[in-house]
Amino acid sequence: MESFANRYESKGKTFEPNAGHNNNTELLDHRSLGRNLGMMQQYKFFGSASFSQIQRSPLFSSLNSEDVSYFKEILGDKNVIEDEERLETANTDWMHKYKGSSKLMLLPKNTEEVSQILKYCDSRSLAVVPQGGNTGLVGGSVPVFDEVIINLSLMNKVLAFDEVSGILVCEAGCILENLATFLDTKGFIMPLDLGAKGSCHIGGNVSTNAGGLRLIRYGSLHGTVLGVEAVTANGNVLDMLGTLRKDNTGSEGSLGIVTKVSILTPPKLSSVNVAFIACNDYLSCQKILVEAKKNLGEILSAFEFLDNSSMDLVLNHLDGVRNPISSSDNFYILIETTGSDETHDREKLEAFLLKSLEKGLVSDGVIAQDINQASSFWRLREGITEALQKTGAFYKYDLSLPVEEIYNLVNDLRERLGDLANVMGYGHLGDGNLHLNISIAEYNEKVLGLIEPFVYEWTSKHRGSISAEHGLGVMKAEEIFYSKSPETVALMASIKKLLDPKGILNPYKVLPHSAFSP
Ligand code: FAD
Ligand code: 2HG
Ligand code: ZN
Repeated sequence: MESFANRYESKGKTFEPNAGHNNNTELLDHRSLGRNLGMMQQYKFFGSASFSQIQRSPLFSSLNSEDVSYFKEILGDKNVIEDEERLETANTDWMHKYKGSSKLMLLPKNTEEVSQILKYCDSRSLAVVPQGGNTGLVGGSVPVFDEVIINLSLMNKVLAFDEVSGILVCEAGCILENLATFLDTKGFIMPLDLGAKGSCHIGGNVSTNAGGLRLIRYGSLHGTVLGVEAVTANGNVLDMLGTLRKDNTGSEGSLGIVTKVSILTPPKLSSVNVAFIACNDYLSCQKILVEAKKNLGEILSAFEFLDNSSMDLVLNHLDGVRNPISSSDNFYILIETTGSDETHDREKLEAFLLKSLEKGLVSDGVIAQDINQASSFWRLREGITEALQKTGAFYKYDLSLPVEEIYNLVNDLRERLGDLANVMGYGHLGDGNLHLNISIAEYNEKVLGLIEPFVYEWTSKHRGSISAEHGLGVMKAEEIFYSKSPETVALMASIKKLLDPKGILNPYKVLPHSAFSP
C-alpha cells in the first residue's frame, strides 16, 4: 500500500477534463489509482500552463495516525479537523480553480500552538499551508497535494488600540471588515480596503502585501504595517511586533506564519464623496488621472476604472445593480475623495468634474447624493470579481504596467483572441494596476495557449510586473522570471532556505522549482 501511495504521489497529478491535458492514458491511470487507494493525492487546477508540471516532493512525509493524535493533544479534538465537508471547503480556493487533497486542518488558538505545530511538522517533514480567509486569487492558500492546512481563524482578537497614535495590534486571524468596524467606533479606519474584506484576514493581507482600493491614498502595507509576530518553520517565535518596519510581507506563507500584526491606522474623516464618470477613450482616462492628482491631490482616496465589457458583465450577472450614467460609454471611472470639510471637498470635486466636462475628457458623470448611492457606485467596481465567478470560466491576470500602456495590452489581447473569449480590463488605475480577465464558456487549452505566455511576455517587455497585488501563489511561481531577475530569485530562494531549510512552508508556491534544484 505504502509503495503504491508513494508512486502515485511522486507522479502526483490528475486533471480536470476541461483542462485539456493531452496525455489521456496518464490521466486515467492516476484517477483510478487515486480511487483504488481511497485517497485523494491529486490536485485540480484550471489556468496557468506551467502549474501542470508540479510533482509532490518525495522529501515530505505523509500524515499518519500518530501525527493526528499529537495534534489533538496540543490543540484539543475539536480544533483538529478531519471532517470531509470542512476539508472540502478548506482544500478549495475562492475561485474554485485550485483544489488540494489535505486530510487535516488545524485551528490553533494562539502563537504557542502555532509554534508547537510547526516544530512538530518540521521534525516530521510534514508540509503545511498557512491559510487565512482563503480569498487569495493565485491558488496560494490551498494545498497543492496533501499539505496540512493551518488556518488562523481562531486567532481573531484585537490586542490593543492606541487612540492617540492610531496603532492597532491584533492577531493575524482578524477579519479585515471586523477590524474596520472596531476602528469605526474609535474614529479611525483601516489603511486598506478590498472587495474580500468580509472574509480575508489581516494576516493574509500582510502575507500577500495586499493592495486594494485605497492604496493611492494610504500607500502600500509596507508603509503602514509597523511590526509582526511570526513563527518560522522550526517553531521559533519572532517577536518583531511594534519595533520594526514591516519586513516580511509578500512572503505568502512561505517564510513563516504571521500570528500578530501591528498597524498604523489613519483617523476617520467626516467627508467622503464618490463620483462615477464615463469617458470615451483611454487617453481621456489618463488625462483625468493626471488632473485628479493635481486638483484633488490631498483628498483623493480612490481612482478606479472599468471598461465597458466589465460594466456589461456586472450588469448581466449581479442583482440590483444599474449603470448610473444614462448612456453607455467605453470607460468608467470611480473617483472617491476623503477629507474633513464637506462643503469644501464637494465643491472641489464638482469643480473638477465640470472642468473635465468642459475639456471634453468626461462624457457624463454623477456624484453620489448619499451613502447608499456611493455604495451602489462602489458595487459596480468591487462586484466585478464576483460577477466573473458567475460566468462559465475565466482566466485572471494582475499586472502592474506604465499607465499609458495598460489598455494597449487589453486591446492587443482582444485582437489576438477575436471571438474566442471576452476580454475585460479594470483595476486600480491610480496605481497602474490592471486586472485583466478573460471569460469563456469553458476552460480551453487552445485559448490558454493564446493568452500565456503572451500576457507575461507583453508585460515583461513593458517592464511591468506579473504580480501587482495578488501574489504569485502556485499559479505564477514558475513565471516569476518575467518580472524578477535570476539574481533576485536566487536571493529569495536563499532567504527561504535559511528560514525554512526543509521547505515545509507552503511548498510549490511563490518560487520556481528550479530555485531549489542543486
Ligand atoms: P488567504 O487567501 O487565506 O491566503 C493568501 C496567502 O497568504 C497564501 O499564500 C497563504 O498561505 C498566506 N497566508 C494567509 N494567512 C497567513 C498568515 N497568517 N501567515 C502567513 N501566511 C499567510 N487582493 C488585493 O491585493 N487587492 C484587492 O483589491 C483584492 N480584492 C479582492 C476581491 C475579491 C472579491 C477577492 C475574492 C479577492 C481579492 N483580493 C484582493 C485577493 C485577496 O483577498 C487578498 O490577497 C487577501 O490579502 C488574502 O487574504 P486571506 O486572509 O484571504 O488570505
Ligand atoms: C479587485 O481589485 C481585486 O477588484 C480582484 O483585486 C481583481 O478579480 C480580479 O481580477
Ligand atoms: Zn485589485
